[in-house]
Amino acid sequence: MQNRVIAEMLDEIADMLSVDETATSRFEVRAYKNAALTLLSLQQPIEEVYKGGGAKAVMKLPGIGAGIAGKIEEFIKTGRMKKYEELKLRYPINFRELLTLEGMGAKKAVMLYRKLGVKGLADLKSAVEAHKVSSLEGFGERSEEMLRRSMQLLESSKGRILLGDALPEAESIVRLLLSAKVVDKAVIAGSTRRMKETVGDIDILAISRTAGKAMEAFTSLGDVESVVSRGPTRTTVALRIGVTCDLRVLPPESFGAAQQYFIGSKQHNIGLRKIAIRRGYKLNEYGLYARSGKIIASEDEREIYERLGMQYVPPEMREARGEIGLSLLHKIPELVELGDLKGDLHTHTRETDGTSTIEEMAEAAAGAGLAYIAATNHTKSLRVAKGMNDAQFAAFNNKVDRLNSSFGEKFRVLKGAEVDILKDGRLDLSSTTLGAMDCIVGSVHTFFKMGREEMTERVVRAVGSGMVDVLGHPTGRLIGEREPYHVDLDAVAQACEDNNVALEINSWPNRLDLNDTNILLASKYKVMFSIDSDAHSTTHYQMLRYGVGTARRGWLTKERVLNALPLKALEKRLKR
Ligand code: DGT
Ligand code: CA
Ligand code: CA
Ligand code: ZN
Repeated sequence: MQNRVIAEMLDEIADMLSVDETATSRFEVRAYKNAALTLLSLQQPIEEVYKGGGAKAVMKLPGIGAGIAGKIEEFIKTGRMKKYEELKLRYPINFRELLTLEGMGAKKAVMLYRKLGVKGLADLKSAVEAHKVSSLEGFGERSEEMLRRSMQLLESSKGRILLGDALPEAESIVRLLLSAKVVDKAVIAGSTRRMKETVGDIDILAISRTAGKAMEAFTSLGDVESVVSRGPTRTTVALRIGVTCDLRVLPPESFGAAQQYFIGSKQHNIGLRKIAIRRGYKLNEYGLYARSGKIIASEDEREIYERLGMQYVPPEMREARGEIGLSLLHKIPELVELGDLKGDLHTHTRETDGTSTIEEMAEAAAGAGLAYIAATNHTKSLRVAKGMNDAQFAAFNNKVDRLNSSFGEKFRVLKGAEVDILKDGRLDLSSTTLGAMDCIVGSVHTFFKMGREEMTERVVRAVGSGMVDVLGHPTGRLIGEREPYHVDLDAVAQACEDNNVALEINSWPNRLDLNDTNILLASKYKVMFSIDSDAHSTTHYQMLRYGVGTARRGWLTKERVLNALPLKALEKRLKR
């Protein structure tokens, strides 16, 4: 699957074009950024789209015009992209590395290159250590310190990739093995199966009567960079996306025990093994055995739990956070599922920084099985995202009204905004505008570095305004890139309870905010959660499954999920 490789090239072209910005290049920059976004969230391999219908089919994807479709075609056909290579000659800089740092943009990266010869992280590290950055124009002591901390954060997350990259890759490998008919069965295990936000390596388990052929097919997959080790039952490869992947071929009779073992987590397994021992059994990756050596269960994973006197535990809960006790009591909650979601309360359109029209967003949502979305564009103080003012919202809302009357009962677009929570906790729209809306997401997008007390006050004030329905990405973290801002989540959750405000679980794979542990913490309060796509493109509803996975890791049932409510019930709740 070349989606990510191409997306990153397009994104980098946009960055390079943005260095010497003119009116035309600004348009171009946006076009390349949009195309990259679309590719990143596309689950079908772009090569397949191309094979199916050529450049024309590629152009049908949202946000991809003829010019960029041509570039994608060029890359698929030749493995090269001339425009990229030309720009790269001018800027021999590792933007991908540098731009993940907080506060770093393309212009700054080019300045560092021109003044200090910084081409990538290693160079920047030495420059920061030698204190050369702080004296540059536009940088200063504070930004040098920020870069230092940001580089540390990046280093600590090295070697793990986002679930949003791991899961589609693992699914694609499973599909290819099955369609090559070298395995009878193949499933994803490990942290990917548990929907953990980052994945250290991908684990795949298979049953095959021709293990040699399965290993052969596995090592010759296009996504494999190199073979780490090859054996008859276990082979490890390094994937181009930057992690290794283990394929284990297992005997059919112990497939259940193997799944139980290799889905993990290790801590959960240790807990299970203790229970087995207490009952006089032995548990390993081949089966559950009596002391006599007689096999008790092995083929079916559920049977292992049952024979231990436990209730089946969904993979997302297997983190040794109390689920073993619940399982022994047969009190595992019925976790929310993707199919429970009836709508999406956080979406964007091309009026601000989205790629698609509201009509297209609504149609795609309906196609994804949703019955409503809230159109929540950015507000005016967020200039980088073309935030809208009160008048622009009024005009947009008229459009939404017309659209809704054309939909009738079939679908509903809720009028809304992702209103900026300003520095002092006020909201970035007039109360008249806010009052005319159906659903408001309130989000912090600026001044992340505030002290804990001040930030808590800011958020609590916004939550208490009576105008906010959902608190968007409540901690602001970007995995591996930006630490959560300092906020007292207990105080925020309490305020949400008092004011009937839902906490968002933002489904972007680099956000997943709230995360699993914060969901567990916040669920002690009587609050609802809203699992949102924060879609900026019609393909982004596909990300909801990551939000659902995270909600399940936080033990949520559908009763706690605001957008699992049918439209009528939701509207009743949202009435301000
Ligand atoms: P990762 O790869 O770091 O994202 O996390 P996992 O959970 O995928 O860990 P991994 O790939 O090392 O191992 C896959 C599963 O195999 C793990 O979740 C549980 C099981 N496992 C691995 N090593 C051990 C072990 O020493 N003891 C037990 N009980 N289970 C283990
Ligand atoms: Ca793993
Ligand atoms: Ca592994
Ligand atoms: Zn936002």
